[in-house]
Amino acid sequence: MAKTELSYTILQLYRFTVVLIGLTVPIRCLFCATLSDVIYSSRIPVYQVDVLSEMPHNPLSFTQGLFFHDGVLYESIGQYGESSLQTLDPKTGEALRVIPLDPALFGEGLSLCDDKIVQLTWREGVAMIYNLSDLAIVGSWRYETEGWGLTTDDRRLIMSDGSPFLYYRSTTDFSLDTKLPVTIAGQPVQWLNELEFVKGRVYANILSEDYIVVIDPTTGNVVEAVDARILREKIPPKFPPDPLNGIAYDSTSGDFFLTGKLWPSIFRVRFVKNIGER
Ligand SMILES: [Ca+2]
Repeated sequence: MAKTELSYTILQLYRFTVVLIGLTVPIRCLFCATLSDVIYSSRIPVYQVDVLSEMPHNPLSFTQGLFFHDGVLYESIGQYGESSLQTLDPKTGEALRVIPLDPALFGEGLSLCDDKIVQLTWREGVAMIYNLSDLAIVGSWRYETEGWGLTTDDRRLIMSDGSPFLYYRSTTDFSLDTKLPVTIAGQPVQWLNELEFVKGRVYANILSEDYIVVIDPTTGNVVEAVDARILREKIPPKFPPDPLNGIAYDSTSGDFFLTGKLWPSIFRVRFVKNIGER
């Protein structure tokens, strides 16, 4: 092989290696970087969960939505044939009222909406509307996507469907206003689940993750996160583990309630920089 041919071959090999590295690094990161890795490498504030108290939660309740209003917890339960809207005593976890859903509906996200309660369904494309006062069903809305999480900023309903988007919808007819991409360190955040709007931020569970992301509702950027792995240590181990899913906020005390699908406990918590700090 002539010297010039050898140089050309080496150059081609070098170029091939550079291209290969360029391709494999993002592929490796795509498949290997966990949400935990991304959160802890993105330099956003990460809060810990300080458990204030623990109360019983029906371990048969497949929690899909949770909010707190006027001293009562409101919970949406999923699964076909088992779905319901329930009110719970926040001190004992006892169910006060149970409103079963049609067995053909799979309950999902739940939010207060003025003097009404709105409950999503998973794949049925229907949102049930209840009177807050007596929990009577007074109507329904239709939508096109799956229904996962639901909350409100008091101007619009904010919905997730398992994709890396938040959907801002009208509180009068549920029409779509804005579809906002959610990102962390420039990467889309997949599997957005149960939601809670608190003090200008959207707190979001992520399916099968023990982390909560805190989203700027204008930019869609994840600006903080909550590492809730400590709760996993407090519930009996199961395989596969049931996901953390359910965030409610008590604006009077400033406490959050957290639970999960089929979890035996609801935790009253605060988010702190370091455990022991109050
Ligand atoms: Ca919630």
